[in-house]
Amino acid sequence: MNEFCQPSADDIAVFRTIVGDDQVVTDPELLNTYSKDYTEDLRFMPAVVVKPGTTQEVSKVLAHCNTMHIPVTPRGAGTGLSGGALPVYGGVVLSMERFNRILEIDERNFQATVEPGVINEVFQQAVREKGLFYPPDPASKGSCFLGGNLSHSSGGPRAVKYGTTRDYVLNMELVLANGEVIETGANTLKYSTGYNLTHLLIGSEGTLGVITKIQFRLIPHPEQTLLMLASFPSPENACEAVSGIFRAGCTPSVCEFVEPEGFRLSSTMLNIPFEIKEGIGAYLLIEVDGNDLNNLMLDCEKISVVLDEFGASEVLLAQSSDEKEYFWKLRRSIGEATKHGNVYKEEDTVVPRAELPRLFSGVKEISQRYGFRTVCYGHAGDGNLHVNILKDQLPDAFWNGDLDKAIVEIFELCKKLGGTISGEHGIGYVQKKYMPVVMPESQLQLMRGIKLAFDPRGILNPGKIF
Ligand code: 2HG
Ligand code: ZN
Repeated sequence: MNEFCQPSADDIAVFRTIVGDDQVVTDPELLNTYSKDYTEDLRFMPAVVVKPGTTQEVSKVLAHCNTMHIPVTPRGAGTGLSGGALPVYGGVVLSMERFNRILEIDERNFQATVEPGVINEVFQQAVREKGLFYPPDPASKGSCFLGGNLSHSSGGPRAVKYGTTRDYVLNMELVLANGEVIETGANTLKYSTGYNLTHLLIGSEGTLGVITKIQFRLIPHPEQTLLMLASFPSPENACEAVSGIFRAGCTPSVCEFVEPEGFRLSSTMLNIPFEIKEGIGAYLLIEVDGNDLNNLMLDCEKISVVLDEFGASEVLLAQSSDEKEYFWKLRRSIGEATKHGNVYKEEDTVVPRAELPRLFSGVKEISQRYGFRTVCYGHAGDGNLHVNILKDQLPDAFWNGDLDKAIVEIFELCKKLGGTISGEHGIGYVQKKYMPVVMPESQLQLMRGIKLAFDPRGILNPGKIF
């Protein structure tokens, strides 16, 4: 891996011929932007950023890099949380930012063809105008690219009812490491035609090929939503209530868990008021959606009964779209707010839904024993708890030493509960050392074998996943 070549002046001249002079970046100040994503404070400088505009250009760039053994890190919007877009071996960052067109919204088939550099929310709004729904809604939806979403099978709050990115991708156009262009599947709702390469590619974090076109399936847009905020005296009550809601036969479109500190931090960062009443230990933010408002009111009543059973002290129903937006703003900003002005590590733990109470109490027990602070929040309905570990005043020696043992303990707990180390943020660069906690060497070898079949020279996003 370390024997990669860095692009020479000649290679850079080749890139300029392929994509055009102004789509090749070598200015150090501009390169700096591409040296980081949203993962901690990590930085790796690429030698050059290349911005292709067509599949053919991607193909030519990859073919050249493959021949010259130059590492290539494909990049979307750089909003990833596991370091997937970091060019850890330097080389070329292949920025997909010019692939930003929605090519077709096919209302006959409820499908859409898009390029990978389209922003998630732009796509959601475009299909919404046609009465259609693309549900995956990561917190960074206002800036993240669909290609990046595919690379991690991103989720978001609505995954609990609608599934993750994976559940909406039918087919894609893919450029292989050697420059060959293939389709991974077909534009059909069913696919039983050999290995499903589409699903293999989803979550592969740019290590197997470069996505240049995506075929999505869509569903009709629900007309109404109702949003509730339930307060609980303890986080344990809130966690227990989550599976209770589903066992009562309700399927909310969102079921989010938030520790009070999460809302406190986001309201402070946003400078919008949010009163945390005394004795509140956790919140659940619950949404139901559908077309009939009366039915949704009945769903809310049914859920309220369950929340009561589990000791909810207060249940607020958002009265207006402004109020809904207020709660959503607070919720979506928690990730950013917890990291604001602090050194942190973020873990994306996930377990089967009913194990959430044990995951939460285990995380708190481990953090107390080692002496660090965590802020937990996330997609409780999916058993997906984001654990933000804050450095505060902890000594560097602990942060760079024993903290790792605590993280391993947290991940061992996930494994013991039937879960794993990432639900939606991916493995990328920062989580790869923990892969052996959740899978045996034989499983990792299978993955390495797949990587080798797609990318024999190992040029695509090296240093990621394993
Ligand atoms: C969320 O659910 C995101 O808010 C995490 O998955 C966001 O850490 C972040 O920035
Ligand atoms: Zn999340």
